Amino acid sequence: MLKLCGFPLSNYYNKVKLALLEKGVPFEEERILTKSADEAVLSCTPLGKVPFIKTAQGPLCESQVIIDYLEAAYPEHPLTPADPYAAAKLRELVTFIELHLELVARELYGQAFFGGSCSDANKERVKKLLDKNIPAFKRLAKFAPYVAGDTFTQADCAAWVSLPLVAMATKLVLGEDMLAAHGIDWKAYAKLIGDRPTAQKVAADRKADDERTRAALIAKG
Ligand SMILES: N[C@@H](CCC(=O)N[C@@H](CS)C(=O)NCC(=O)O)C(=O)O
Repeated sequence: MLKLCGFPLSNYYNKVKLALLEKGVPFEEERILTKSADEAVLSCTPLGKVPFIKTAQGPLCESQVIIDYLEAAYPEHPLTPADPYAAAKLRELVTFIELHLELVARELYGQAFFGGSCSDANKERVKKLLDKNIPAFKRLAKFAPYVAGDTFTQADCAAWVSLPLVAMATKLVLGEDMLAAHGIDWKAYAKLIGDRPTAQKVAADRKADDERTRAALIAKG
């Protein structure tokens, strides 16, 4: 059976997990943490990033590559339109969410969520980039009610896990939820997707994992 490797606090892990659940593809989960030096892990994910999957043919990393593989290998319950242009427009939207929003805001996560700190120069750089990139994303996103239009697609798997992080990180570190400041009602969108039973499972697993991790840290002292 297909194995999803990583851990449920990771947004990219949850992007793939949501797609698997939505598509009804049977899978098992294997807990693998980041920054592994284990040769067996690096042979599957050379940068040590999660998620990756193990298929009968071998491993595969990078969440979008994985999702595209799932579409091709399990065509039932498609999360991508069959029309090549429409499918490419969807990937364009995913690229804007991940490359131009999430990856930029990721610079803030250390301070926002993990007790680290971000230099003033970096904060300024991130703010400037997001002030440019969020309006650009808005030109492509539909929120009608799904991020790419009237149908749930793989872009929702990407948006649902990443937009709240962008909003929370900017609010915590820059003092302003930059998505809201640019007129994106991400909370209503997150609730729409979060009400799906598949998303509820992803969120419940993430919460349980978070609580387990915190309890283990406290026990360790
Ligand atoms: N482009 C990658 C990003 C994956 C990613 O950054 N995952 C994080 C966890 S959410 C990670 O593994 N971070 C550890 C690292 O960058 O070394 C994907 O889409 O799979």
